[in-house]
Amino acid sequence: MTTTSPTAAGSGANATQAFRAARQSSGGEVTSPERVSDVVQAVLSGVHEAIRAKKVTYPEFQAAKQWLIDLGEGGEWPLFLDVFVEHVVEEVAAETQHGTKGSILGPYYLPDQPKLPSVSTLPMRSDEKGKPLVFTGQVRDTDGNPVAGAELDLWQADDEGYYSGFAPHLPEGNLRGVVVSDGHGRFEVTTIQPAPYRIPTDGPTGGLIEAAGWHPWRPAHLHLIVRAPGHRNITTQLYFQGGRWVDDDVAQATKPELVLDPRPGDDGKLRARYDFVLEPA
Ligand code: MBD
Ligand code: FE
Repeated sequence: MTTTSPTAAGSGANATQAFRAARQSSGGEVTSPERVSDVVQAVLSGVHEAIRAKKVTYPEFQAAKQWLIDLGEGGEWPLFLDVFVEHVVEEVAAETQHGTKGSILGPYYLPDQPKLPSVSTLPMRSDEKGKPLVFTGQVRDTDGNPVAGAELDLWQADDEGYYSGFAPHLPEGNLRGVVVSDGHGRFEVTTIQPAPYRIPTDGPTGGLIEAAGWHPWRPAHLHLIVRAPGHRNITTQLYFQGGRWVDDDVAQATKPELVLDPRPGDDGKLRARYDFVLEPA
């Protein structure tokens, strides 16, 4: 289980830096004034309505302002938005998506990780803690044909719930990698079972959760982006059957189709299989 660590404080700020860096390489899109007005008006109306319905007071309004200032200064906008808002953006995107179900990207994706062969072990420390997990499967298209050379861009927390790149005590690239499927679309990745993730309790997002009396946990999960030329990317997460918080994710990002059921293999390692289905781009 996750223990308190001095590294938790910096993680939200790092997510802001990672987000800026990713935006720089993706380039901005222009949104029409009509669209900006339409969406922002709807958001503001929702806020206005909440203030009326709940009879929000001046002290509460000023406390909210202070919290929003702290959220930005603490670098936690990505963390807060991905935990409490992204699942609905994903829900809307899913309306036009076929094949494997998607889930939220979250704040801890880092691009440009090393490419690994179809049978690989994720980069990890020599004494990496956690139950070994062998994750196998096949990538197919919506017609059932295997997709050779598909990329499984994988990232996950370690056995204490920390992500490399967002926790200074972890080596760069730990438990991250891009596994490339073989000629039959198959892959076999050896890793460790991640721990559940706890929102850092020492920042504004954790402060809100505490003040509201909610719990700060996400169930243990593997993150993936699956991509192949001519196919639409799938950004998703895989969870673990029977795992703590699978039915009570603070980020509301679980789906019944995305739950692995690992079983011990002959070698004692847990084995889980998942096949991905990509639709045409
Ligand atoms: C995570 O690990 C995560 O996946 C999401 C969506 C939000 C916060 C932390
Ligand atoms: Fe995560």
